[in-house]
Amino acid sequence: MIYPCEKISKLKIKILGIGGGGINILNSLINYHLQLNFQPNNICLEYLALNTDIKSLEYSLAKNKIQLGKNLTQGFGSGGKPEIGEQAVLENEKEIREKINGTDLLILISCLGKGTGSGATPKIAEWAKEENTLTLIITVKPFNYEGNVINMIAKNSLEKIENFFSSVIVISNNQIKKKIGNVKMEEVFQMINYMVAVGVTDLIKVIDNSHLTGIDLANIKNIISEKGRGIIVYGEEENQERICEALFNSPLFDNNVKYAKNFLIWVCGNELITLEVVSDICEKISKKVNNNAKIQFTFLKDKNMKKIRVGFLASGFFKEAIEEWEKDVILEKLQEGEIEKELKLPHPIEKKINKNNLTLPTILRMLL
Ligand SMILES: Nc1nc2c(ncn2[C@@H]2O[C@H](COP(=O)(O)OP(=O)(O)OP(=O)(O)O)[C@@H](O)[C@H]2O)c(=O)[nH]1
Ligand SMILES: [Mg+2]
Repeated sequence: MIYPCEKISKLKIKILGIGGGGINILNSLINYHLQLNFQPNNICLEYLALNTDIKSLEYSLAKNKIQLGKNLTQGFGSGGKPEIGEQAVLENEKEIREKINGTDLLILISCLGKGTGSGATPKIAEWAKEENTLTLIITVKPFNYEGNVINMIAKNSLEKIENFFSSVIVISNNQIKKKIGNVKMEEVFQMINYMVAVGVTDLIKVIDNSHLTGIDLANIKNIISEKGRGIIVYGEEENQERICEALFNSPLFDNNVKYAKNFLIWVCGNELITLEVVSDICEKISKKVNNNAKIQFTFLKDKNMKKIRVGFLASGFFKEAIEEWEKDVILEKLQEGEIEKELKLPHPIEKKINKNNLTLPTILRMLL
């Protein structure tokens, strides 16, 4: 689905879903846009699916598709090998660079941990950097239960991407799993992918209505150029008084927001929303974030909305937040009794954790 760029001034935003999970999220996004009948006024939106696996491409709702590494993988996936994903995408370099070129905002979405997403995304990020294209990268980290190999592939890939774009949005399947409880297996990905779709769409709406929201690509650039990781979060509620509870209880919310440097916050709702509600929301969010954080706030009017939705894009997470996330993985393993086995291996987490750090639980410092 491409909206014609009849106005020269329309911004070109391209959203690329890379690998199986990336394409699933892109499908959720396209479905959500169809359901909303989403037709931006000032943006020409293009969706593009990229995968080595031809079956996954067949199921993609995007009109534009690129089969990666046709010669190398013959239409099969990369077999969980990021080196194959990386070699495969090299076959399509010219085509992909042409797609990137002339794009005002490129959004890359991929799930890390296996071959295509983990191998191809760092390369595409490298080309986007070389083409000087403003790029928002959204990655999904695997569940802890998928094991060390998959988690290490994801970690390595994320580190490679961060060589080109320091501010990558990271969504953790594992963190969401902890908060959504025991839902049916087939619904888990749908739920997570839908959440990403809503967050990204709100962000596009904010940009599309820059004349009303006051937030344009220059503001977005400030946020996504901030050094350090980022998150995208939203909460939805009918009762305006409980909206912040919904936001803070969202599976995407992370208490580490206190470590982020830059925020774009949007309140999305109908014309009945009052100044008091909005200022209350801002105050409550401000209490959760660092005093020195830069906060941009905007209101997005949508007359069709019955609920109120508050979302934000936060970037520039200080390294303390990343240590907290890694500590979380270690603690979970500790509870599972896996840690001793783990610590005997030369593991990058081991190197990063400082045993003199008094904020670490004693038992963990003793083990280190
Ligand atoms: N949130 C979410 N995570 C997914 C989805 N599909 C897969 N994942 C996660 O992403 C990781 C990578 O899986 P895929 O994206 O299917 O792998 P790929 O990039 O296609 O790689 P190959 O199949 O090996 O070529 C998995 O280990 C899962 O944790 C999805 O639809 N949504
Ligand atoms: Mg695949």
